[in-house]
Amino acid sequence: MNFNTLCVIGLGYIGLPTASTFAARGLRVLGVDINPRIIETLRRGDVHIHEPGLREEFQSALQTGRLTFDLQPGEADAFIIAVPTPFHEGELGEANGVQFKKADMRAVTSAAKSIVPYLRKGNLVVLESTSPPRTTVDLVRPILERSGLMAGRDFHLAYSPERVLPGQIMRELIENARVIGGITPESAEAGRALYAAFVQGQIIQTDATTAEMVKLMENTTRDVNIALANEFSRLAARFGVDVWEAISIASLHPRVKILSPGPGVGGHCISVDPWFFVESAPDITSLIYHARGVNDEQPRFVVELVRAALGSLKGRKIAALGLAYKPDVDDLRESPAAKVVYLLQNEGARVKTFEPFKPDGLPNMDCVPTLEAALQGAEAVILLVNHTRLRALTPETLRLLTPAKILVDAVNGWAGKDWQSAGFTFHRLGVGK
Ligand code: SAJ
Repeated sequence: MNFNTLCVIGLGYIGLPTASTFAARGLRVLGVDINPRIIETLRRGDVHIHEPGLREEFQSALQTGRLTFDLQPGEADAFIIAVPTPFHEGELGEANGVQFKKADMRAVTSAAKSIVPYLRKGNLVVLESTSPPRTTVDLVRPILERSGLMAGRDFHLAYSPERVLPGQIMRELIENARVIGGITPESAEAGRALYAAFVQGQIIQTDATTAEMVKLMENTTRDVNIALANEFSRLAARFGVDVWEAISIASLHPRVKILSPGPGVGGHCISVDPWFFVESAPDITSLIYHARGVNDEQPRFVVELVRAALGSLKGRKIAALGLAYKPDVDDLRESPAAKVVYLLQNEGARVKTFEPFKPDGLPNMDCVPTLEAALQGAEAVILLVNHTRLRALTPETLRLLTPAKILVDAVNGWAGKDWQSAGFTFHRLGVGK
């Protein structure tokens, strides 16, 4: 099977790296997005997201003339759908006494609809967006069949989840194992033929629903394990133990690997995807449901730590360092650091926030463009994201920039001893007195 032309629908964190990588490997790629500003930016030769190595790959693909952009799809040998599947804002489901967040599948639905007029015999359509189990067969297939063509007979249809780690996308896209779930074995084989253009990792062929479950199982495993680490941090604080020391010792056991506690779980993946299981089967997902709750509550434990460190929150001046959902990315979606800042503000604290990767920050908070501006006049400094640049701060530097003597480290970024011997009062999440 030979694919010469490709249409990638959705040019975000996954779609743009994927479109660029395919074009750089010789395919003629049309990148599609409904946002005219994104199309305009890309046509100008610029990129709208920060991801190491993306700009270079994008620009070299652009120079070949094989990568173009439009607001509408066009005819192609293959189509990839890489649009977001967030949860429905403000719309909860309920079953068996459990309230759950529901996946917003509108972008997938309209991307599938937009392909229909261009679908031809022999085409391949791949859904990459993280989706509830059975989306490919129950949602996407019937939409595409409105073309009059039958999936599995006239065209191929597959689900292939993206599994790349933000910050490492360009490398992991190529090196990671890739799962291709076809609605028929022939569809899976067609998917393999397409991705073989750049994937160097193992390509595993299976059915579409298995591939959907694999993706959700990976992220749910991580979410549940982080919830466990967060619960351990609460226990350690209560029993006068340093959770970080306890974790490092427990992890010496050959079959134990404990993840890191922190202010909670953010991003558009791990804090969202487990809900797709809960939504699809609320009667049999109590562990997954409760783990989500543990992680969602975690910002409150950081706030309590800050309250204990300062004695009170009302009117207190706090410098909050970091807003991204994890270290060294510019992505603020579902960020637990942001939740900490909002909670502190609700308690009456006067918080100045500095996010080195996104100085504009978020609405309804006082985001300042420099570290200096955040630290000036502060009474306490809290470290909310373990960005390399923030972790590298030393007592000597901080002393020059702030009168604050109280430090709260929610991410185990700073060496407490150094700060204490420099005269700071140091508090770390998960450390009991
Ligand atoms: N976190 C902790 N403790 C840890 C590890 C992470 O609190 O020990 C927090 C992070 O700070 C962050 C959140 O969890 O707020 C998620 O970060 P992450 O690095 O675990 O994952 P993501 O969301 O950036 O990317 C995940 C990856 N999935 C897995 O590792 C199983 C990635 O491979 C997926 O492609 C991505 O989700 C996705 O798009 O689904």
